[in-house]
Amino acid sequence: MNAFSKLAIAIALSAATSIATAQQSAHGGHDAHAAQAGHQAAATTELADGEVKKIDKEAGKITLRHGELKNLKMPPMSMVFRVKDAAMLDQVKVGNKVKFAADRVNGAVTIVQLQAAP
Ligand SMILES: [Cu+2]
Repeated sequence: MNAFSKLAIAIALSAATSIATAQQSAHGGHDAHAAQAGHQAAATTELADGEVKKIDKEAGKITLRHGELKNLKMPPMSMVFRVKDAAMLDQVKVGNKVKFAADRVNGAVTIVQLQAAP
């Protein structure tokens, strides 16, 4: 056996090994994805209901009539929220029913997650 064929065998072996490794990590990635999807489903159940009354994109604010916010110990009411990112306001329109999550950020009640309700 000459040096070239030894090299060729070594390359073939390492290629076979890396294919096996790639399949293994792809499988691991799938598991991780499934776990993440499960986490998102759990988070979705915590979203509060709301209805969009007014949007002020320049100020990064939205007025919602909202249901109970358990994490903020707030009863249903209409109020103005800040949004974490003004781009979130592009996802909804006045009159839309929405699902959202709000939290206190630097003392201001801020919407951290917002989506049109299905
Ligand atoms: Cu409120």
